[in-house]
Amino acid sequence: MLDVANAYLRMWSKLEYIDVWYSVPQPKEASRVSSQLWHRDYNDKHLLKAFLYLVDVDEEMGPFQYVAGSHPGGPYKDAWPWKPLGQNYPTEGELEKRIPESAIQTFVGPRASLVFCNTSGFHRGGFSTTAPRVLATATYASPASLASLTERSYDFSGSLDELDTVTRFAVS
Ligand SMILES: O=C(O)CCC(=O)C(=O)O
Repeated sequence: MLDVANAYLRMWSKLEYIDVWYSVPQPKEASRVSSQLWHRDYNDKHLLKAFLYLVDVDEEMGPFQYVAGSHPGGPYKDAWPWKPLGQNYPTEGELEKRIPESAIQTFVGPRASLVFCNTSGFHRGGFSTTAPRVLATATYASPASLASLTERSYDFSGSLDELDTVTRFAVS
């Protein structure tokens, strides 16, 4: 996964965040909150997130969704463009007025599906109305992001000496 991230970002990246999420099902009439709403991540102009589904995820379980072409450089880059610490959440309902439905990709899939995504483009997920959605996630970002806009979510407690140089750089 680190090799994929480094190839995509064209640099040695930092593993900034790792976690396992358990999305609690909500009533269908509940309002979406936080990352369940369309947004661009604040971390950096380019970053790569990985989402590993630990259960089968269908349409009702809050699949990850992405606006294809909303990454910097894409055809929808100018829709509420990414800015450092910018207003990255359009008002609810606005995005659908500006972006064709055909650009919205929905990632349903069986357990063990792995999605890589540049989340500086518009995305949302986690609004399950049936069963819990469980996934593991990792964020890879530039050293500049870690120095200025973001924080590590973990402490690496292993022996750095046992790691190859690129991995050592990612976790230290
Ligand atoms: O839970 C999801 O599928 C979306 C996650 C998300 O928006 C994020 O990691 O920034």
